[in-house]
Amino acid sequence: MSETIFSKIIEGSIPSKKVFENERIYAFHDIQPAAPVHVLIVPKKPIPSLNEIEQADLAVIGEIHQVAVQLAQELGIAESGYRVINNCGSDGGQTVPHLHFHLLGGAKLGALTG
Ligand code: DGP
Repeated sequence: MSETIFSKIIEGSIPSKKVFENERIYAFHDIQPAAPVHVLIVPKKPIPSLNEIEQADLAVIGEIHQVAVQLAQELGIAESGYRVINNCGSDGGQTVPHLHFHLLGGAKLGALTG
């Protein structure tokens, strides 16, 4: 398995501001926030991108969205609204090749552009 910066954050060799962890998932504040609340929710399994998910990964991807809802409530953005985003591949804007979902909120977010 290739080692990415997120693997190092998950194992603790690179520090992060953790907001959630269980056996399958790790979530932490993004170092370059694009909104007042910007959290990354990451499966501990180092899946490179959405393109590589397998049948066995579907449960954790569902659980990640459940964690997103929980964190939105805890971080005070559930009522006002938020966005959950996955960037896949180069054209999708993915810069770290370890599957992750962005939870963004805390302000009126701009329209998605293509
Ligand atoms: P993406 O562009 O979808 O691959 O998102 C990668 C995000 O990861 C980007 O918003 C910045 C964030 N990031 C990169 N390196 C670090 C780091 O070392 N710590 C934290 N907390 N976030 C990081």
